Amino acid sequence: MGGYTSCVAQLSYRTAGESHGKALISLVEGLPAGVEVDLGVIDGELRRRQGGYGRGGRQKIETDHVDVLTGVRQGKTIGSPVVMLIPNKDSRLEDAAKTPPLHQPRPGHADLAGSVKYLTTDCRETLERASARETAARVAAGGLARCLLSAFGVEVFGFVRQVGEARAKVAALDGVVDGVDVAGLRAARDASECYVPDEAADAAFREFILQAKQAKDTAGGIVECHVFGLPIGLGSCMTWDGRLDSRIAAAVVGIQAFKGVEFGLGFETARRFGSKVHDEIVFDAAKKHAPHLGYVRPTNNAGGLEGGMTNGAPLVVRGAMKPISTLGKPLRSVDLNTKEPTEAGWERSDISAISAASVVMENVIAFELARAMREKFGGDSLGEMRMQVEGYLEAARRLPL
Ligand code: EPS
Repeated sequence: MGGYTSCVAQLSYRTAGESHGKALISLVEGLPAGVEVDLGVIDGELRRRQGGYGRGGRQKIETDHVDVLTGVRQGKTIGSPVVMLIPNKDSRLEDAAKTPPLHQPRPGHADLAGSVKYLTTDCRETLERASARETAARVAAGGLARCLLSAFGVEVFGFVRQVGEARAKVAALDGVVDGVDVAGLRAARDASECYVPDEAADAAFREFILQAKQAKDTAGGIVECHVFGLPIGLGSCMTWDGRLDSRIAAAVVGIQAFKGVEFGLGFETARRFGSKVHDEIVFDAAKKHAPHLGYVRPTNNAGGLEGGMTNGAPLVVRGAMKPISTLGKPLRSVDLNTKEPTEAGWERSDISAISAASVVMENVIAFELARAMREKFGGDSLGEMRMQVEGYLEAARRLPL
């Protein structure tokens, strides 16, 4: 007999494409039928990904937008795989003169390990795919996932928390607050060059990135994402790979140049006594229609996840991005053909892509949350999924059954 256990695809995505190939492609499977695909949201995220202080020349060439090839009819999903294409204007991979071989691997990039792995001395063979240009396709997939999340009132908000020693202060996100003004936060963030809703931090971030530029150096930073409106119980404590924190961590450190991830209080929890870490539970019947169903937490050190499941508090995730590895003043390297000492290669690049990274992190997290929603609530259509969500919440509010 056949090996099918289910004919319903899990929500998943793949990307294809090289930095200077014809296009990037994002293939998303497993969305229910009936989701309104707001191209304004997806293209808006792509535009934000192209921006930010310290970006390189490539972004002046491209105008990223998706061309939806399959899976959508008259603005709504029909349950079939969705293919989105993002054209590359700077497409030149087939032109040998415009993409010469590169034999001087950049410390920190995929160049050395990738060249040895694929048994070549031309770093371009791997750098074209390793390039962070691919994140445009991930943002497109995340943007589509957001169209599903917004049907359930889930809001995702990402920003740049730290660059150098400067750390943003965002009072609206301190402590635990029901009813954050996400639109207000977005407006403040989008008015800044470094994607941070704190003017003083924006100036300090710019100063640090400018210093890096003047020194022909690069800068990384820390990005943070808050998600509001998630129902309790997404993810699973039953399997290690069903734990939502494990999936989100994988999605975040899977972004080019990301080296670390934290939830809520993060690494600081390891330094404290338990009583100063765990979030107490109180019940407020008047709030049973909030995502936490009335189980109020005076603190949110857990960052919205306990036992690998959402607990009704906002999700709080931070990701650490290392500095871009293409340096204007190159580090020492070795010529892969001669094995002689040389300087690392230089390609057009960014001084800092931390603002773009905040957009990428926001969208890969959105995708993992949409996947967890699909797993818990299933349904072939959005209407069926909605009934499942409402039935579950209703039962949870009535406990004990
Ligand atoms: C990027 C496009 C790339 C780089 C950058 C990210 O364009 P190009 O190589 O044509 O200048 O600017 O890629 C990297 C930093 C990297 O290390 O590969 C983009 O669209 O985000």
